[in-house]
Amino acid sequence: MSIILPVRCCLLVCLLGMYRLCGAALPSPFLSFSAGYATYLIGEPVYLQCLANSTLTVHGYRFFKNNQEVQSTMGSFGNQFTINMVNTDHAGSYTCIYWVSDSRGLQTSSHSPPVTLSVLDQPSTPVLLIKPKHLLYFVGESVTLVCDHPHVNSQLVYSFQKDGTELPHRDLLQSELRFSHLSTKDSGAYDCQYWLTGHPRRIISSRSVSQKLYVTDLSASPVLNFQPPYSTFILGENLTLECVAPSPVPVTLFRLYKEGREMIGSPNPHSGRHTLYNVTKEDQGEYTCMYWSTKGQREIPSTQSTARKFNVIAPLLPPLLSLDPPNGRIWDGGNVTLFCTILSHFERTTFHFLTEKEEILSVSTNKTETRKSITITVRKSNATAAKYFCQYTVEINGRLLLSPKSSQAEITVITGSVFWLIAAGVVAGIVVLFIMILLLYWVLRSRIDQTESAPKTPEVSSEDSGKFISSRSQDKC
Ligand SMILES: *[C@@H]1O[C@H](CO)[C@@H](O)[C@H](O)[C@H]1NC(C)=O
Ligand SMILES: *[C@@H]1O[C@H](CO)[C@@H](O)[C@H](O)[C@H]1NC(C)=O
Ligand SMILES: *[C@@H]1O[C@H](CO)[C@@H](O)[C@H](O)[C@H]1NC(C)=O
Ligand SMILES: CC(=O)N[C@H]1CO[C@H](CO)[C@@H](O)[C@@H]1O
Repeated sequence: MSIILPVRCCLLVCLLGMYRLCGAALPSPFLSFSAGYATYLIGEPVYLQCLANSTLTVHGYRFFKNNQEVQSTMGSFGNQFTINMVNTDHAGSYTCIYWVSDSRGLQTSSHSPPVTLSVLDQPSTPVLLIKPKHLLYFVGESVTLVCDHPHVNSQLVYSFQKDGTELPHRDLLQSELRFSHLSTKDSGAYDCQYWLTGHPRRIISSRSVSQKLYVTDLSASPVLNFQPPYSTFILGENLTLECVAPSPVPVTLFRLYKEGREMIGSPNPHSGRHTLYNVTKEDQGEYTCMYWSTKGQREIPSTQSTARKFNVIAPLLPPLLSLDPPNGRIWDGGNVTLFCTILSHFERTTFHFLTEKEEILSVSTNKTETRKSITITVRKSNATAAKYFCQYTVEINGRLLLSPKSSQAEITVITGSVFWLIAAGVVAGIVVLFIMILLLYWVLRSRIDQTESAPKTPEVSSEDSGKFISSRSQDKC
């Protein structure tokens, strides 16, 4: 038909006597899209250009859509056909012709080869979903970002951006971005977009509204303190455990653990303090603590404090103090040795020798010595009697412990005056004894003399009648 029609037209024109028109038919023009592609999104402007390959002066162009003449929305400006805002109704096959007017009259070209205008829906803006949705995420949690949009009947490619930078190394065909182990570095503002493939031009969606992902570390670990700050306690002492959170954190709860188990009757939840009264060996062990704080409406536990240990020891026994000489009685200027003996072995011991008023001497040992002695020279100028003690300090796991005092030892100085008094007493005693022995001797001697001389010298006895009588009675016996 398309061949027969111009032939008929020609015949008709020839019949009308305008034979010259048929003699030289005008070359057909070329129709093209100014943008270089034929697929447009609804709302975009479209420019078509009709190019006449003619040396003749072109007087006008006409445009056809699906063989129906159409008017440019901007009116016909030369060879340009414009659609201001394209919609799906504009899709179709376009051609154009031109016409010239010369001495031979009006001449019209044949139609250009057709071009096809495709109109696509604008890809809808995607929505970035974070699953699961929280205000805050913790290190190690997993989260999935989903680029969500209504179904598009085309092959799609996805792009995710973090803080305006394309995320590399991911499968472009996936509409999901998964973090299986979040780290604080993953914090940021994310958005996504997609584009349609299989078209000569890149058809890209708008960027989604960005979503913030905030990843936080678990709270910094607290510090567990002992009050007083020792690691060795004496049976019966009191010990306060104190859990201290890093300062600016608002803590909602503290918990204390002994050997990994929560302590019963645990601390005041707001202060983190717990006192162990009258500690015993059973209280020994490894203690830790934790706290909880609120961040972004989630209660987060802290990591555990480092473990603290303490041990409980029996109180130190008093040392034994002995003297040489053992009774502690010495002459003025004499020497006395004090022996201080402890009943247990300790790494480092300091012995202290003291009077009631002051310390005389302290001696440190680095070996496990259990006995120390000092010799002191006692003078009259010192008090005549003094009480001495000894005690010791030992260092156990960094704690200095002072033992109770030994029982007292008394040193008595035997002064000179006492000596002379005793000496005088002794001399007087000896003199009295001598006199008594002398007296006794004299009495006995005189008796012996009487009995031997009586028969020989009766005249002597007559002098004393009493003596004579006694001697006579003796004779009778
Ligand atoms: C331990 O605490 C109790 C109660 O506060 C107190 O009565 C006791 O004296 C304390 N013991 C020691 C060794 O400080
Ligand atoms: C401390 O414990 C010991 C034995 O464990 C007990 O004899 C003593 O009465 C206790 N003291 C106090 C104050 O509870
Ligand atoms: C007492 O000891 C000192 C030195 O320790 C010594 O010189 C002195 O002779 C001693 N005195 C007596 C009476 O033993
Ligand atoms: C045991 C004692 O205290 N001895 C002292 C007595 O006084 C002299 C000095 O007067 C001191 O040197 C002793 O240590």
